[in-house]
Amino acid sequence: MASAPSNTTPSAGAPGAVHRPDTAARALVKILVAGPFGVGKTTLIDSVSEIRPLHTEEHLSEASAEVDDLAGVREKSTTTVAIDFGRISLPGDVVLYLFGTPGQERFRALWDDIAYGALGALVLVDSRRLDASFDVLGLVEESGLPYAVAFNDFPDAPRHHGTERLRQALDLEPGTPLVTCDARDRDSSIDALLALVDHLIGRDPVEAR
Ligand SMILES: Nc1nc2c(ncn2[C@@H]2O[C@H](COP(=O)(O)OP(=O)(O)OP(=O)(O)O)[C@@H](O)[C@H]2O)c(=O)[nH]1
Ligand SMILES: [Mg+2]
Repeated sequence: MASAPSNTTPSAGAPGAVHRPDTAARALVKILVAGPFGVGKTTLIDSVSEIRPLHTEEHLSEASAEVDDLAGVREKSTTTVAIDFGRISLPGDVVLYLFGTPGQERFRALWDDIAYGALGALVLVDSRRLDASFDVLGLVEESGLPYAVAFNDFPDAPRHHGTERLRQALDLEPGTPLVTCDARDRDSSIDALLALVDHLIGRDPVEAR
């Protein structure tokens, strides 16, 4: 008599076994790390990435001195001209592929290609230069990407700003996560990414693109 079909998955290598790569059970998520010039995007990807990150840094030129405002980041000598790339595995089998964007408007043409397929963006903001963030926030909103905002905590950032005042100043929706991080610190940067992931998970699927 024929036996009832078994639900047992054949072990790997056994006849009829289905190859199931390690990545199959994980959620692989593309995330943008965006923000204005010199806000700490490359630094954040460097501090969290579990693989050797990819960078496309070039030295700041004399020509760029007139347009790239180094106020607050005087020691900065290079800038990202294409992308940064890194990877971080989070609890719950979520793997984030981090794509850092260039900060300057002159690299706008790269945005659509870099953003293609992304599920969300972490927008870094420098509270000493809030106005520098408006172009990037506009771009992220235009692209329809859900996002979280992280203030990169520079030591000389004004302390009198309350989070709510910053939220108002940036004209953020009430549901947009707003956190503070230190891009040089791995745990702090991971917390900022987790705030974004929680936001993505908590979204109504109908709102999600
Ligand atoms: N004090 C302090 N300095 C930081 C922090 N994050 C970044 N920096 C410094 O600020 C400068 C800018 O950092 P980057 O990571 O190059 O900034 P970016 O956003 O990638 O810059 P672009 O790619 O040129 O737009 C670097 O000199 C960093 O060492 C921070 O949290 N605190
Ligand atoms: Mg950079």
